[in-house]
Amino acid sequence: MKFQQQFESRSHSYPVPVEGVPSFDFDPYASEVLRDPYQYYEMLREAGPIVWLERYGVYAVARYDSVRNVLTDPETYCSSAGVGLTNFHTEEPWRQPSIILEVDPPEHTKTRAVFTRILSPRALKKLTSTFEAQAELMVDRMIEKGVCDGVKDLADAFPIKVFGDAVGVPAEGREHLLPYGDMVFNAFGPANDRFKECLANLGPATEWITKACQRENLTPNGFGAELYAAADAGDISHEDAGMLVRTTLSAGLDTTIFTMGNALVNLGRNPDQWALLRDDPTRARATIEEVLRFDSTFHSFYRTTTRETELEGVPLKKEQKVLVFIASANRDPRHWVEPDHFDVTRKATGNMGFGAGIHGCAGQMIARMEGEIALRTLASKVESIELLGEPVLHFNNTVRGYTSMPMRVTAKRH
Ligand code: OVM
Repeated sequence: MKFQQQFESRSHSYPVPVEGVPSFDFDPYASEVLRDPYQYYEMLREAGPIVWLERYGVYAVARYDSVRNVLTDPETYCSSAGVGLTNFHTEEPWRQPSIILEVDPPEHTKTRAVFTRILSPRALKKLTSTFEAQAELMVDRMIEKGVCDGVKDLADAFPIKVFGDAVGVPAEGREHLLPYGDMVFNAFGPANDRFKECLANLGPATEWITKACQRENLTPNGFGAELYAAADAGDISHEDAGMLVRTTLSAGLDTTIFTMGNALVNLGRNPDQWALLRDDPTRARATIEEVLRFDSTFHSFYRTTTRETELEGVPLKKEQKVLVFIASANRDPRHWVEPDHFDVTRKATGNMGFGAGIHGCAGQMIARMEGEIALRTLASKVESIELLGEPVLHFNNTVRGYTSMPMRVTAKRH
């Protein structure tokens, strides 16, 4: 595997950190860190506004303000060298780069505009009633079962059904969506064992995704078809349309699924917060926002310097990878009151769970909508949720969530 060899052979050329910059042997991708990263984030945040991670030869920022500063300066901190550890200028990416995520203006501006139009509030509004109907079916089924799995019966099932339908991919084979996303998000980290194992077990997922992105395999009215219609209109090329369908399938499933699972876990662990939501299901929107802040699905990614610059007083060379810990920024006590307190009544807006700046999640409105509808429906119909045993955490280099969550639900009495 050419990519992995390149990764392994580049080890000794790391630049040395600047004197006075806190330097750590810390591995953000170690399983013990991924299990509960927040104590480690605190260590990084308190060490200074910028730190050096020896193992990967990267600078890292973990405070709210420094994360925002990097993300909102795309001219200095670019995405076209990849938003993972791999530098696309010098190393081969595992797949063809995304034409919206892994590009800079002006290329980015064009593809982003197409997404913005297709995912407009008006377009999303049309989907509301079908999303609601699906959520009701799934929550009713959970209540019927009594003992169910919050991930399999809702967090997983709901986005796979409604977002899969919204894009317009075949119902057959959607089980490939999650393994493919797992690969995409592992690939933003190092080529560690987790990455290698994921790649080795990927099986037919990539092929299924590639086929699903072709025009003839998409339903006539979904986002996929609209992307091809944008190509017909001359806004993008037909090849670009297929690539943007791939983006929806890469970025749109694991993320929303894990966020919904994180919502259920935190509500299960905090019965007082569940009670607030259950007694007022209109809190669903604020609850999702607080979940995005308190237990961000997306933990970290990178930018790459386009020139020599200075960050938090530290001189950076050109082509320097900078790791951005967004889940840490969302727990920074410099920005948040009692950040380690899960509080569905707080104003969690301004959290960077969807990133920030020109690359801030293009799908964030539909993601919020899915989360809100699922939680609102659950809160309207369910009296109590009780976690039965420990939820099963999924380990991935970039995103954090659960694959199974046995729970008991009881119906509200009407
Ligand atoms: C893409 C892509 C993949 C993963 C995540 C993402 C967070 C985008 O293929 O464009 O955004």
